[in-house]
Amino acid sequence: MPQKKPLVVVTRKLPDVIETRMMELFDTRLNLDDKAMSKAELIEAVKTADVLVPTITDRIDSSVLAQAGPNLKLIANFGTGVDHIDLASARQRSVTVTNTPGVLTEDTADMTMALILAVPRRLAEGERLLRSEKWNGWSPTHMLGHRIWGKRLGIIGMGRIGQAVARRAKAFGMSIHYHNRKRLHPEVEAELEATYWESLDQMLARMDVVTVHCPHTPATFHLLSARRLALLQPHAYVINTSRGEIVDENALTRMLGRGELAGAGLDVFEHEPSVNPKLLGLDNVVLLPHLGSATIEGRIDMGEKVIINIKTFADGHNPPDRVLASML
Ligand code: 8YV
Repeated sequence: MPQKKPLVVVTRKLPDVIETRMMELFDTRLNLDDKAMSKAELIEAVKTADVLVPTITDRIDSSVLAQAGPNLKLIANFGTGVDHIDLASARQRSVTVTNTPGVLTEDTADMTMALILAVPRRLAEGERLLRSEKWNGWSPTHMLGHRIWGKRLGIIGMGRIGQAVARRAKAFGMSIHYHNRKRLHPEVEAELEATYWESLDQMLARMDVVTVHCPHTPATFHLLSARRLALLQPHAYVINTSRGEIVDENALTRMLGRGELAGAGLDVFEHEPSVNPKLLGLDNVVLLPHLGSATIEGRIDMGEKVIINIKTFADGHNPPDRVLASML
């Protein structure tokens, strides 16, 4: 006898091919108008669904999970970061959580490298000048930026994305430094010609560019606090394509405004989609609307992972991308 298809509630619009395949495989409820769900709608979803497919725009906290119905057995997150899901509450209720690691590594590393280039070379500023029709022509001293070749890059969090950034930055002639909970295997360190810093504080004080690639957890909230940002040299740049909460955005904005840091490239913000209005007024920053993994190829790969996680789970197997609270 054919098994009943699981009821899968998807909270946002996904690429067409993914939605079509989900409809074939599961009893799927889509969100065709792509409006982020309210808390009441999320609660309604967890009450009825067997599987919830949320994204970063959904806060699946303990108060939402407390109302989950007995059928909810899997949260198959569309995305790698799971800081919007209360993993402890999910575990308590025996709800499995999966994510989509690996498939957005190269896209996010590309975007990081783009920011590492864009901020010191004043790309966005130059573009704004041109569009304002105020460019008076070339001059030897006009809009000078800073060279990337030969500079020191400090990578905070040397997982998949950190290492992919290191490979790119090395090709651009930067020297690679990193801080991570665990030191890399000597072979990987040698391949990347990377220098390990056990002390984040000591690394920060010596870098020209610092880029953030660790997950957001209670332990990494404001890892770049006002005190740590003050350790950076005034010529240093801060890049963040990870999570806004890891950097004290107010302190960073204050320091950028006062010229205590050279600039910042930010793809993520502490209170997305709000951005500190003072940041918007600064010229030495490049600000992007969380585009790190925003390629059609990446989003399809993420969707494929979500489908595989749901399908294996529904077939009674352990889904490949289980997130364990102990992994964070
Ligand atoms: C995703 C991300 O687009 O996967 C992540 O952790 O930050 C993004 O690149 C987003 O989270 C989708 O939910």
